[in-house]
Amino acid sequence: MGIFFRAIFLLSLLSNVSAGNHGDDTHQMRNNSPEWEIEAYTSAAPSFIGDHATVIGASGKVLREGTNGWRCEPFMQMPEGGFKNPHETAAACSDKNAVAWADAYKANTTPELKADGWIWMIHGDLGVDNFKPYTDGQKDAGHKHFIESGAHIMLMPKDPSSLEGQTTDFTSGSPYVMFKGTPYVHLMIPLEGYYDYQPEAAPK
Ligand SMILES: [Cu+2]
Repeated sequence: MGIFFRAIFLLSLLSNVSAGNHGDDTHQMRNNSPEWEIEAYTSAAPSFIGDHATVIGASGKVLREGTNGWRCEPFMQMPEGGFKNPHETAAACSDKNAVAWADAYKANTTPELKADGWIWMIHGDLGVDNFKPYTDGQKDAGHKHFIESGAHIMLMPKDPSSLEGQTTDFTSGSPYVMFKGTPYVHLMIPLEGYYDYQPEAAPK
């Protein structure tokens, strides 16, 4: 191919790419319907939990009342143009004890739990510095202990000191402590696929 034809070929590739993106945008808006939101957030837990959970939408409104005491919602704000996929929402399903943690984290207040709580996050999240709350999605901000999680479940302790002695190393594959020394300290329990978004952090 001559250089001219190569340029034309590249241009047509580029225009195909942008046409493809445009298609995705339209798809994306349809994606963020209440039905899409309910499916995206409730599937952060196994279906036998998610199917019966209360669902809160990105708007903060209740999209569906549940019956089992669990609550599913996004932990990320909806970006301009909407969520592209469930992973971007950092969807979380909290049990009746952990909702106090979720409320406190969203409001930047200190969680007060009646008993240990559980939060499912099968879609993972956009990553945080393991020692710094509110660093969500700051992959390129130079954080030293950044981990973008795949599927996991979290134990939110009523008594933060109960996690003393657990590792903070997220590269071992074992459960590890996140946000140590802050009101939001909790235990991360990696599930299959946990390292899909950050394979270089996986146990060697
Ligand atoms: Cu966590």
